[in-house]
Amino acid sequence: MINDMMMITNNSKYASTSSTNINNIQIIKQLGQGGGWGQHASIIFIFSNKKYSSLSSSSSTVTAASTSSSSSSSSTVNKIQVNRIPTSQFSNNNSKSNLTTTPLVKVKHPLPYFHFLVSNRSSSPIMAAMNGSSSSTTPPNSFTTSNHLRHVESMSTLPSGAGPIPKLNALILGESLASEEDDLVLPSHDFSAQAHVSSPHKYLDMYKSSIEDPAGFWSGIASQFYWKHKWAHPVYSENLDIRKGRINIEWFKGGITNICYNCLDTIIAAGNGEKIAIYWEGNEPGVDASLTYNQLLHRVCQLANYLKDIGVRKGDAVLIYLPMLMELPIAMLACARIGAVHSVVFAGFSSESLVQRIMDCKPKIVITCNAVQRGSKTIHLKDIVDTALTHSSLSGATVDVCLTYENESALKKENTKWVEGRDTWWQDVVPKYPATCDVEWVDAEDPLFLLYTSGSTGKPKGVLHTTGGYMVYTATTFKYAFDYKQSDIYWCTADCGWITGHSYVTYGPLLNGATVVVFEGAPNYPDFGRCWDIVDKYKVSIFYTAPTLVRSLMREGDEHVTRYSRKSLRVLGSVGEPINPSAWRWFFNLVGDSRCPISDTWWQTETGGFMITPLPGAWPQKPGSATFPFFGVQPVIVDEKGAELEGECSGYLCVKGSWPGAFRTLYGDHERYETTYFSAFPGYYFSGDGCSRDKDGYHWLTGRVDDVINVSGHRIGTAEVESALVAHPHCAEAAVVGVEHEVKGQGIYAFVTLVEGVPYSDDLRKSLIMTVRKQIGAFAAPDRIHWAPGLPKTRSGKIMRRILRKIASRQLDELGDISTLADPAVVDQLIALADC
Ligand code: 6R9
Repeated sequence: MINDMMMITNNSKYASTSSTNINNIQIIKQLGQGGGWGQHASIIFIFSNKKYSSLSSSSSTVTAASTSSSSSSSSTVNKIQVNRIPTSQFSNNNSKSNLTTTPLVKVKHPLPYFHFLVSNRSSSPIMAAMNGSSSSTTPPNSFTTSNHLRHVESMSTLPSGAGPIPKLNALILGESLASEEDDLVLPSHDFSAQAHVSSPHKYLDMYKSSIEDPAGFWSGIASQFYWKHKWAHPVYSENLDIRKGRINIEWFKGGITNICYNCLDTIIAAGNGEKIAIYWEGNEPGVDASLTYNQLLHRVCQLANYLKDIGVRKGDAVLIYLPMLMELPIAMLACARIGAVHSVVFAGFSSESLVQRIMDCKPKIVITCNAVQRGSKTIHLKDIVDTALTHSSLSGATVDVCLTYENESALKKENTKWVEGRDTWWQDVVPKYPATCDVEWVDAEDPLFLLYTSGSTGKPKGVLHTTGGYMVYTATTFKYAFDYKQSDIYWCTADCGWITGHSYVTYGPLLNGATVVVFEGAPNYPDFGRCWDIVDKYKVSIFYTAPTLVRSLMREGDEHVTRYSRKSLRVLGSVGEPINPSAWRWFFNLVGDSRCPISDTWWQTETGGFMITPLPGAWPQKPGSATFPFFGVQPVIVDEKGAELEGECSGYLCVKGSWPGAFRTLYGDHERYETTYFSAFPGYYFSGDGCSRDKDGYHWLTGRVDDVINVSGHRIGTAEVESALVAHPHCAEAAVVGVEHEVKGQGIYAFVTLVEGVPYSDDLRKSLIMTVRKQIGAFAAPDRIHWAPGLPKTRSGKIMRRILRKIASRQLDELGDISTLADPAVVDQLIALADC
């Protein structure tokens, strides 16, 4: 428990509380427009102590701060309001927070211009002076600013430019967030003291070296992994500029390694063979299992031997269509062990989607299970695979083997449909194979996996990741963004069918020797407390999830959370879409008892790992901001002409230069790779996301700027849904847009033009929705069908989605200029049909 006292300084005049045993100091610096440590500066100190009752009489000589901070004696003090607010006023009533009886001091700041600096407590000149030693740390404003560093340096060196921040609530981990206004959450002393990166300065040191010497920085980290042969020189080579020729990214080329070996064998060799690698929690509470690293290796080797035996070789594709059973990471690792390329398809995709993916990557084998229980529903996965294999075979891609795991609790063997000669029960064959399997040593640039993701066309893109860079990058991002320690129990709620499950259920954590919880069930089964039940059961300390889940649990009331302890939690994480500040606060205040920092990680299937993310011991956090770039990542925000924007701005988020975890191509379509990602803004990787940067350098992701919708963190191309809809015999044309959705983030809103003469009906609506479920999967079902006798098109026939978005969100007074439409009358027709 942390209590806080605050001291406001007028440079040389320090009002000190009399008996302060300072064990934690946060320095927030306010500046006038001029910036720097000079004019108009005043400083706020927040001292955190264990307990008021434990305060000793060792008064701190805070005057030391005045010399270290070199504050100008002519500084003027701006009006600072100090309110002593009882914690109960801003803590959630249902919260188990142990702060409720403790008065806190809150800082509200009415200055029109505000910048801040949070000093590294242990290494700040102030702390050094207070400890009677001179600091060896470079003062924050002595960093030299070079072009690519200025936006992260702005945080620590105080940014230029200014804008109004009406109010700021600065608080330290351990306090509840109060309002919907500007909040700044500072890591507590205890948290920072134990963190891998304990201060902005330490981050900056590491960040600078990662940008100035990427080869040196990453090869230093890569050396900690097992390489059969070290990589050649150069450490990396890249061309991200389409004007200079083929786009190309390579890291550690010539290095020979194996990611499965690094996930399992090296962990075991280090003496951790008996550590739990996976805790598996089934759909039904009480149905569970676990595997130590030794046992996991054993299982992986048996499957790897089976795969080799049926003829799977290095470079062959293996399609995996499994729910969150332990067999899913086992299958991924077995492929990696023998150099096969896995392509995991989320087990919520329909048979049509599966066909599309089979046709594209032509796997030697499909690995699935007979069925899965989701909540109280049984889903017959094998039936879906059967249909897909029949169709793909008719289209010329025959898969010879379908290895099927009997998921007994969902469906018995005898009730499973079977194709003799093609289908094999996993349990009948795999356990018979030896429990050791030699590793296939592969080049760092050999492919590791394919993962299909949605783009702006109907055809999904096969994102291809290679081995070495991905390995180094996922392991490193996992370690730093979650401040991972060997004693942590880690749970990521993502499914391995998405990139998050690849990088942060399987590879990143296992490469660190972590204990991972794998959950097969649904977060609302048997009730909305299931997540916290699991957290308590396994003593989960790092919990990583998606805003959509946070919002859906938030709606069900606090009681589902507060009846569990959650004391083991230490770090929370968010991914998949921007987390709205109110969901952030609920997650922080209630789930994490205001004790746990939230790593809001921005990244993509394409990036392989985190790109912009808090480092929880280093950065003060702003609810809803993904904060600053990870090591080696140079985000830039560009305008529509591709010009880099400076300082506070909004625009298109691009990345300059490569990073080890970057995808290398789109499978079988390098041209699409180049045009989709590297042509819009030559010289950069274009993410497809919009982003703002505030004057403190914090990044705020604002969502997709292309024709991709983000539903519950799942990327869905509008074109995919449109082509599914037009597959319906009564649909002549369809146009799909995203609309705000309370729980899912975005919902799917479809404008449908029917074939001439077909009447509107609710049954037809249902049947159109069914078509999409069947074509893509249930998660892509439109939330709304809007009948459209015509669509707003330009004279050249291009649908003006801008207008559709406004109609869908009922912003009818913001339709803008409609005079360029071929037939402006359609707009009135659409408005008239809005609520039909
Ligand atoms: C990891 C993952 C990528 C898209 C991405 C962006 C959105 C992901 C986010 C976020 C804001 C975050 N996104 N994380 N937006 N804040 N922390 O989700 O990969 O399925 O490829 O989706 O998701 O729009 O472009 P993927």
